[in-house]
Amino acid sequence: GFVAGKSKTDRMFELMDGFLKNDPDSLQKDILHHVEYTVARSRFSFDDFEAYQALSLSVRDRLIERWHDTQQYFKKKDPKRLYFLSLEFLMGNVINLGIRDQCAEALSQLGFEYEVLAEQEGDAALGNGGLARLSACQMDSLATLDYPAWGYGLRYQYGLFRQIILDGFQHEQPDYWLNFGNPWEIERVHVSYPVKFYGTVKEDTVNGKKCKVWIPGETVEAVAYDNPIPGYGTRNTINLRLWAAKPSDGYDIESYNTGDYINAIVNRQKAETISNVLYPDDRTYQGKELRLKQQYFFVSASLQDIVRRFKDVHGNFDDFPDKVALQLNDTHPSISIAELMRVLLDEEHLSWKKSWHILKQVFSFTTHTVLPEALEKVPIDLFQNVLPRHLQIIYEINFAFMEELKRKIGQDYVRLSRMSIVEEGAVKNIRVANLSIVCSHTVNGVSRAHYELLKTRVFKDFYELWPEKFQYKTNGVTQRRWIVVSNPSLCALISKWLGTESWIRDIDILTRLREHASNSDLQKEWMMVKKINKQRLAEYIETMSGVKVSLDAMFDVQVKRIHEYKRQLLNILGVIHRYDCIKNMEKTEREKVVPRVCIIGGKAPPGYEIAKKIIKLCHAVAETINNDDDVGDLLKLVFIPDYNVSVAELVIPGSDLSQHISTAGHEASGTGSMKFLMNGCLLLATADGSTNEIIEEIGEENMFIFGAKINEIPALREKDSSNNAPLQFVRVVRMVRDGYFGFKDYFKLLCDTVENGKDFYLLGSDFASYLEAQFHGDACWQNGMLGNT
Ligand code: GPW
Repeated sequence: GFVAGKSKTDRMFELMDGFLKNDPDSLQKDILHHVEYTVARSRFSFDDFEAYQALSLSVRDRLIERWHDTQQYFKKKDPKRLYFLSLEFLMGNVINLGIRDQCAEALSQLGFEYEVLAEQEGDAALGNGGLARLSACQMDSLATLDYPAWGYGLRYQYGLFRQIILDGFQHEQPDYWLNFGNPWEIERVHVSYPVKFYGTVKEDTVNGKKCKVWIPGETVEAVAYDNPIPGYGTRNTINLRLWAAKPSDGYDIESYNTGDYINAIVNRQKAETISNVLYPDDRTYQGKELRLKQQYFFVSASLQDIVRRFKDVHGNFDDFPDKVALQLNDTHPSISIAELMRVLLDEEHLSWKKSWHILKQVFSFTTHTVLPEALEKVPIDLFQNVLPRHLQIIYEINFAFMEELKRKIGQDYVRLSRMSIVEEGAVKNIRVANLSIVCSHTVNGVSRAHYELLKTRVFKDFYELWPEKFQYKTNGVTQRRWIVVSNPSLCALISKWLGTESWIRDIDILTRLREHASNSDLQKEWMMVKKINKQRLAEYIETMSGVKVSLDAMFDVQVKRIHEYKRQLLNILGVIHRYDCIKNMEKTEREKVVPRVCIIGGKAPPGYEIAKKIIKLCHAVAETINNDDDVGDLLKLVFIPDYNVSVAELVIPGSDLSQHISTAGHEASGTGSMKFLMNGCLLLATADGSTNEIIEEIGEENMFIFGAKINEIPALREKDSSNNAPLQFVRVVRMVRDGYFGFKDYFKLLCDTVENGKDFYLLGSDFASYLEAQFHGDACWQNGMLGNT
């Protein structure tokens, strides 16, 4: 005991009786404490970065309290837990604690500015694009809605590359984001599990029963790093547990000389490479060993953690499906299916029948694409080498599935081979999507249009077999990041006019703004907010690209990953057309032109040649237009480099019009559009993905919808594409081809993608309709219907 007559618990309570206080005074004390003792700088002299560290650590202390309470509460309650497995998360800074103002006041008395310190923090870019940001929005909502949820993922040392533009070309720079430490994470040196790779499978007998034993060729340790995620307006604080690879100890090194010894240590250290770097090519799968090892590494560690938590409370596995839900974010974590089966069979020694019965109740699978190149296929040789036991299990699952299927559909071998988990051919592959569908109780799409395509095209065979498995949940985004944090002025306006902040938890309450929509005071205030945000964006543009833009111009924005199907090229060709029109006008006619600032931003996958050429074209065209005195403020084109979550927070609130112009039938959902909409920005869009739901919600008359519809695409592709393209299209492509913007040779391949009978993404056939929608946008702007004052 610490003090005579008192229990240890009493003493603990005495020392820590209550929560940390959130008033500015208490916060100040904590900040200074962390400056002095954690950051180890003198409290009499510390800079912005050190103040940022101390502030973060003080906030982290408060997060930890909530986290402990949440865990304690759920441990007692033992509810069914929702585990969200994802290889990618794009979180952004911590929000929702509701102590921003107190922190700001505490800091200002110490001589620091909250906003300046906030800029000290870089993005944790542990993801590529929409899929990763959706994961983050989902975590925020799960926390806010009091779910007992956990996120699991990988703690990459290098996040998504930083995009540098030199002479208009994209260059990639490593994003070693942990260089200056990460004050938000909690390293759990004791929460660690061994993860096995390679080796062989042996037959064995345990308790008189035959079983398989996997003798691994390599073992790597997975160490947990916890990232607490607070909900808004609740103490529920959930956890994002990210795994880092470390060499595992407990293995002797056999060495006969110093060289052996040194080499053995160096080799051991290579274990860490597993969690080193995020793959930057979203939507294309390249059967690489490191990628498979990353997937298995995070899945194996997560399942060991989940099974341990379950076994803490439960004596057998009967209740497992009532206590555990495993949500697969695309096929990236799907190897967890074979892994759970292996754990139940080989480690828990359950029968195949029992294991399978449990297995098929716990997984649900979200798919995020319709693009065939994004569907993962792992070459069998690779699988056999890295995960020999899992391959056996998958073969066995597939055998049972094929037998069941034969009973249902007979000897239709063409169909059987299409649906098989194992793809036969020159190179045999595991079709990870097929494995996921066969073993999940639910397969869900991310918009209604996506769901329809899953049923009729992508997974048609499976839909016909198991229609009840298929459903969809149209994607959403959290207003807590995309209004409250990124647009504080709009947040205040909304709360004022609604007379409540309840919309921050319940987004449907926003519809009550309709009652005030025609109120001219509200309209004026709304315009003021937009002006402030445009001002901020204009300053950013000037710093980043040196281009001065007019606040009276319409800010027209397309920001997202660069892909041919997203058609940034269509946008640029439209800008060239606009430029060409202005050049060919009489001076008096120019007065009627609606001034525009066209803004494009996004990263190209490093190996995607055409996407990189699109970025260069944007810069080449910008160079010509922005320096043409005939044009002046009537048209500017700017590329915003290194688009990421924090850049999005700045760009989106300052936009008047935004473009979501994928070829119909290619964007599974799209989520950017929703972020723009909730910031009062209109959409110029094709009827693709979730845009269809938006049309239903707000009406086509409030949007600029153009282009071919999903069901028209196949016929258009059949036609000779050059017949579909209007003269204006031929003309602008010719300008690029002929070197009007320089780099003639370099742009040849790019021009070829939309001409010479190709144009797979149908830019030519949508061009006239695109220009019309743009023209309609100008007309609305002129009538004051689109935000100008
Ligand atoms: F190919 N998405 C993404 F389906 O950002 F896996 N990265 C990806 O690798 C894939 C999809 C994958 C996006 C979709 O393109 C977008 O339409 C959707 O809104 C988003 O995922 C979230 O569902």
